[in-house]
Amino acid sequence: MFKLCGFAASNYYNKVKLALLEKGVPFEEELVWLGETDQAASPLGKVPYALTDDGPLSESTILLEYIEAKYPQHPLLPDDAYGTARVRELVRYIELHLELVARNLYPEAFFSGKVSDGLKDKLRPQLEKHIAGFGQLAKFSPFVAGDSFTLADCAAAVHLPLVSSATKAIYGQDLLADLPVKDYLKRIGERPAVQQVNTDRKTNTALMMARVGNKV
Ligand SMILES: N[C@@H](CCC(=O)N[C@@H](CS)C(=O)NCC(=O)O)C(=O)O
Repeated sequence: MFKLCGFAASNYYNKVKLALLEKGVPFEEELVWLGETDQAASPLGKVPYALTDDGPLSESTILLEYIEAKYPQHPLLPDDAYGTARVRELVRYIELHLELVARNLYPEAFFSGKVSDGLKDKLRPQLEKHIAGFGQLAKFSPFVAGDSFTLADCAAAVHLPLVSSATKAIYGQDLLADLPVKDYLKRIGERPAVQQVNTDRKTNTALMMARVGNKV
């Protein structure tokens, strides 16, 4: 049995959960907060991680790749090398060039922290450049990589909303607004798996905020 460990307020966790749901892979969830992670399974103390019949595994994209290889049903990668590489390219852009850069804004955008004006000014042109690059690759026709739902959609569905809301909160402008992201998110938000992930995310976010005594 595949056990996904972490908490549903985490977009990295939700990316993996979405793939499991879309593929119809049976899995269990174990609620693990930061600070409570299994050191052997997640040496850096990050979530998500998984406990599988083969052993423990960390890093969300590696989990996606493992799930795809282990459970071939409802494939989330094309069946040709180039198509697969293009999907992985999109996943990389979303995680590395969008999420990881925008993430520096989250302390002020979503929590009660502060991000220096210097850092905000430094990140904005980076984000603009990376978003334009992503926009060049993404198809949104109707899915991120083209005509079928892939791992790139698992990444986009969870990472893009945060990039939008963080940039809106910090710069007063959603830096993804020039791309058809809003319509895309609305469209894939109609999928049952995405709805379940979003419902569980809201419930868990309320729980998390109550735990840390913070407000969303
Ligand atoms: N590269 C990791 C990132 C996961 C990650 O940063 N998760 C956050 C929760 S959303 C976390 O564990 N943060 C705690 C930390 O980085 O120490 C992945 O893709 O799984």
